[in-house]
Amino acid sequence: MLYLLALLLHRLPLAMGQYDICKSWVTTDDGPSWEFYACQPKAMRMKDYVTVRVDPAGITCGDPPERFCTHENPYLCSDECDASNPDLAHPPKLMFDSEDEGLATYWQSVTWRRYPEPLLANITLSWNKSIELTDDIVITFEYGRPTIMMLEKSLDNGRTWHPYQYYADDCMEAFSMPARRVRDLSTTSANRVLCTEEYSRWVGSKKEKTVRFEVRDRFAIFAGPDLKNMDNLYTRLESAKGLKDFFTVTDLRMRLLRPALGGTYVQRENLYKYFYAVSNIEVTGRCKCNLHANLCTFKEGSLQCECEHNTTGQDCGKCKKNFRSRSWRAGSYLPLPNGSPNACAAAGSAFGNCECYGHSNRCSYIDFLNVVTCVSCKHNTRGQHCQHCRLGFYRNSSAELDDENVCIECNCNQIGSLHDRCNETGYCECKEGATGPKCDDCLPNYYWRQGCFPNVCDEELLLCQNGGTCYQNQRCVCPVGFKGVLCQQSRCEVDKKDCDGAPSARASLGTVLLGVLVLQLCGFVDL
Ligand SMILES: *[C@@H]1O[C@H](CO)[C@@H](O)[C@H](O)[C@H]1NC(C)=O
Ligand SMILES: *[C@@H]1O[C@H](CO)[C@@H](O)[C@H](O)[C@H]1NC(C)=O
Ligand SMILES: *[C@@H]1O[C@H](CO)[C@@H](O)[C@H](O)[C@H]1NC(C)=O
Ligand SMILES: *[C@@H]1O[C@H](CO)[C@@H](O)[C@H](O)[C@H]1NC(C)=O
Ligand SMILES: *[C@@H]1O[C@H](CO)[C@@H](O)[C@H](O)[C@H]1NC(C)=O
Ligand SMILES: [Ca+2]
Repeated sequence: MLYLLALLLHRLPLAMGQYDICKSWVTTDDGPSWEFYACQPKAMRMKDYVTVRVDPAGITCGDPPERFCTHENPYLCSDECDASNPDLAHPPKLMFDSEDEGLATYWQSVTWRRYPEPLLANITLSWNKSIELTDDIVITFEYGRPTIMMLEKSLDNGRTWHPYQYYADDCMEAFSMPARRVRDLSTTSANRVLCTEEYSRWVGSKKEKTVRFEVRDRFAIFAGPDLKNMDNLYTRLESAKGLKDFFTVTDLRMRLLRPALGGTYVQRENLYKYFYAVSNIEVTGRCKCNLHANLCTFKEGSLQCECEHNTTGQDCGKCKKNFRSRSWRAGSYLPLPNGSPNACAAAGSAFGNCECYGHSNRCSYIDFLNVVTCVSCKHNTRGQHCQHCRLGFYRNSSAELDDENVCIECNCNQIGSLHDRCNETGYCECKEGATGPKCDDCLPNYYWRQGCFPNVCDEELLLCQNGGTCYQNQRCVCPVGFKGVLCQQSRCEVDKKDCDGAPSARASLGTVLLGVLVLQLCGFVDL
């Protein structure tokens, strides 16, 4: 019975689509065991899991209620948008509902009553999860498509944004870009960001309603017109740098820059016919799970890969605890047809006894020492098992040895410390006068100037004399007529030319005596 089941399961990968299963129970000469494959979740309608934000505030129509007309009927302005009336409101959520037959529901902006100030709106879609597009993004506009818009994407949950595609009825005028079509791209330019005029020209608002981001056309460059040769696409996704990332997003943003004009210039006397109305945004894609999961579920408001291969994380982007004997790797589509799982391995299992705590993928046997040692330890580690920190780094005592960030840079101040090594708590060895964990401070009675130097003057023991002021503990700024490190010398007593009577009258007894001493030393006065 078990054998039969195993046999059935073993045949599954052939029966199902590509990369659908992560593992199967197979029988070999050594008995039954698991076999592992690269796997990915099915494509889904991503609009069901998205959160949307429309900017700027007040761009949605209906507050206050407003009348609008259409390009077909520009003088019959009987339509009304009223946010307080559910039948007449057009909130953003209507871009993601399922359309009943024939009756489109849509988000709508205010009209262009502020013309010639531009009518700008941003629609931002966020998944809080990286997803890989598998089909075209299709945006449906009621009452005409924008004459200028832009699609942007983010790969880091909205922290940074990159242009994805430009759309205009005149690309040169709007973006100073030549108009191109995705169909004309080649294998070397499949991930080019371009400007297209295909979706922005006026053809009547009922006829062509959609604006596309053409994922299929780009896939077709590798997989052929009907996407029959997916093997070639998967091979390219592994080998062409940046191609996989090109189809990966965490967020999308439509920047609507100029509404439909009805094929003419803007008619100032009837601005109620210019606005945006979006009835649907279709995004088809799959969760990015790095080929370590074939299921992705919606939990606590976010999509989450159900990781296999002893990986973990939202995108299966790291190894599970105790499975870090080599560094984490994404699964691979290659070799065809089942790919490589690149599973995480239990500590100690990968190379006999040589544990590298996930900081190295390779071990090497050193003949004359008769030891196996890890090669090219990463993450600033070193040692036979990558168990020590490189010089200039120290161990984070609260992190596990297999943590990528276990070694912290010492960061010793170059000028204040003797060398760039530190002790186990991150303390550097300081030069004379310097202090602090990183030797970037000075001890009391020292001042910082490209290193620590003993104070020349201060407010306590090394007081500047004769009304001099102490400048940053480095020197005394002396009044006219005085010199010396602490302004203790009257110039008059050193050089008779400097005498004008007043300064010497103010000289203290101490400085007079000091002056006398100097003069005596120089042989001027014979006591
Ligand atoms: C839309 O987003 C862009 C950044 O992607 C920003 O520069 C621009 O100000 C936003 N426009 C509006 C109307 O919020
Ligand atoms: C995003 O997803 C992560 C991981 O599932 C979760 O911890 C976090 O709370 C989510 N953030 C938001 C804003 O939903
Ligand atoms: C993951 O670890 C379990 C033990 O907890 C093991 O049975 C299984 O074979 C491992 N899977 C892979 C893909 O290495
Ligand atoms: C040390 O590791 C712990 C646990 O991983 C982490 O929370 C902490 O931020 C790390 N400390 C430093 C200084 O990096
Ligand atoms: C590291 O040096 C600091 C300062 O000299 C000292 O307080 C600390 O105890 C030292 N830590 C260890 C583990 O030696
Ligand atoms: Ca709708």
